[in-house]
Amino acid sequence: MSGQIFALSPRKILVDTDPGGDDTFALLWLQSLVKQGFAEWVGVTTVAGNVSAELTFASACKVLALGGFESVKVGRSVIWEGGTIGDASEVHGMDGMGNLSHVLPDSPRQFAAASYADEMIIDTLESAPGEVTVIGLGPLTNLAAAEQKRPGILRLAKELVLMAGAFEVPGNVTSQAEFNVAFNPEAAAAVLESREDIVILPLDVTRKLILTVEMTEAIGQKYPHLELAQFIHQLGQFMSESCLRHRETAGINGFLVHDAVTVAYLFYPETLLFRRGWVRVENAGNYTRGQTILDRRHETKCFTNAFVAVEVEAMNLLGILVDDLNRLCSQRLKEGVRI
Ligand SMILES: [Ca+2]
Repeated sequence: MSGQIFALSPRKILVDTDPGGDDTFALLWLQSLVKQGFAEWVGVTTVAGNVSAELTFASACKVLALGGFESVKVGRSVIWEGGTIGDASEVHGMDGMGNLSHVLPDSPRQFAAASYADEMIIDTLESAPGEVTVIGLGPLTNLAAAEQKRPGILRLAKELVLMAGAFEVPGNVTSQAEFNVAFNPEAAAAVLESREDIVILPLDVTRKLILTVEMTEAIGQKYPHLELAQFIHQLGQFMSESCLRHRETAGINGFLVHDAVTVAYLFYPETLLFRRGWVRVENAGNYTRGQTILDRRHETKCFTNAFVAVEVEAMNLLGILVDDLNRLCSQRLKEGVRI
């Protein structure tokens, strides 16, 4: 009997992202899965977060070009100036990509000419209702703006998968709050009200995902004449030094690939376990603004809005990520790309 029970069509993906070192690894992992036939890009929308709107747009364009995806549509962040916390350039570099953007070719795409993300999200989901999986890797500003402009639009996504929040572990911006939620708590709250089945990958699991310098260095050594592989190696080094400086990896020389866990959920779901519940965002507290809260009391609940990841098989997930990055590099060599 064949192991192939039925043929699956590639999963259509729209990514909302604020690259970001860990965003970059999520985008590269997806590129590998697209080339393997498991995923299909329908677009990338960028959002101000780790760095400015202009820089997240530029970084996304460059990362897509690394894998040969220059034709994927890229949207720019909606304009929003309500933030009270700063960006994360001290972690991800001034350009959001380990101060390495100068080593990559400039993209011909123009920020000023790009579509706004909320319009792109609305158009994408309306044109293919129930077909497109939306992955949120940054603050939820764009997704909330789309929902506000066109109430109910996020329900048209096949799935909504977010790297967001911290429940049983400390935050990474304040003692309680995770960056993507803390950056724009009102947007996070609005998005969490949009559906009953939002998939949330919080710091509780992403803190266990330390991609080590040895892992990224090995990719660089395996493909010494491939720009993509050298970039992976150099970005891994930068991010690892940054994570060590911020004491995020228990002294291990590696970095936390937070955003990449969304890709694992979609394509390697056996690596994760989830708890069903109702997640809300604290947006009033003096010391807890941006905290995510899951009610774990045993009282009857008629409403829940999320599946929250609580456990991850970290070494399995990291091993698969490295394998898929190697496959992407190998494929780029077959496509004739060299430095
Ligand atoms: Ca991110």
